[in-house]
Amino acid sequence: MRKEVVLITGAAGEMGQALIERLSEEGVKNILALDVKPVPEALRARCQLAMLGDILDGKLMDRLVAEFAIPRIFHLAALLSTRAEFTPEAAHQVNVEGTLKLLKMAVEQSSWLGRPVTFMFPSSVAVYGMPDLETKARVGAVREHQWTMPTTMYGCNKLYGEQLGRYYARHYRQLAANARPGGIDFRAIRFPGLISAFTLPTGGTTDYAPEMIHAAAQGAPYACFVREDTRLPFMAMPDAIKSLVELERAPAESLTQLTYNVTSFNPSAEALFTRTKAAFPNAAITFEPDLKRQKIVDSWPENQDDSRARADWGWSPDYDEARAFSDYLIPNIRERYRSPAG
Ligand code: AKB
Repeated sequence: MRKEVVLITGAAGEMGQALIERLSEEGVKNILALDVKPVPEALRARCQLAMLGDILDGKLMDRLVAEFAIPRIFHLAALLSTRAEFTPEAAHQVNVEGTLKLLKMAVEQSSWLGRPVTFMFPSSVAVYGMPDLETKARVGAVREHQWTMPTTMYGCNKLYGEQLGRYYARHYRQLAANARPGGIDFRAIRFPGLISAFTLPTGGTTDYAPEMIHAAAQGAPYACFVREDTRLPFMAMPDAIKSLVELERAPAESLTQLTYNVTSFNPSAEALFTRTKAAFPNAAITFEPDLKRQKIVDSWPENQDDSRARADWGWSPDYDEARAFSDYLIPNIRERYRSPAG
């Protein structure tokens, strides 16, 4: 008999770690964590199995089908936007080819299981592309179907990943004699920048927010790579995990689309600085915009309209900007870097 597991790809990443914690707290014991990097030991203990492996490895995919029944997939593995600009083809491999392999594996799983496999796909604010700052300011919050003209490889990859998911969920092999679409219950969330108190992202372009706060707490100088007036949507990590879990559980009949925006607050970089400085008055933060990374964040909207998520599956973040800082980020980050001597 194949063992039934919940598969998390990219399990050693920021979101993967937080998701393992959340699912295991809810009593999920059969997590199969997969990543090219090792999952931290404390979290490994919360998984049934933590595998070191690459989603691009066909043999590994075959092994997953042969050994495990996988009715739930959280496909979190990705190369983020800044990193992807340095190695666009490698990003395409991981972000697109990797997603395709997982979708194919999900189809096989679903035909073994005789029921749809839930496929959760984190997408991103990076799928949007605003032509200029004037338009960005005028438009404000974008709806899911608007301004999807990304300028980054990562944004293109995520947008296409959403389309692949739609194809596999609704139109897969539509000309086959025994065509049976519906093997995959694909659900995508477009996340804003995420800020965790416990981990730091690598290779993203929204990284200035978490980097600034974590550096300040460690007493390290930080040169913020965007202008003070840069405004982007953000979310505290617990809300990101909450949205993933809630969308996965939402009854299919309440969903009117496959991809949903979620967001919670959209501070300027200067507002992030002010809140960080209030908590860590000695913080040595300067603004030294990197014009190329600035251009990327300038192409992302200043907010996402998440009214569909609110209406369809009751989405509502727990942390607005003030609460994210006062109740989640500052106390936990302070504790994390507290010296043993106090
Ligand atoms: C990144 O900066 O690449 C990510 C994202 C916007 O998805 N945080």
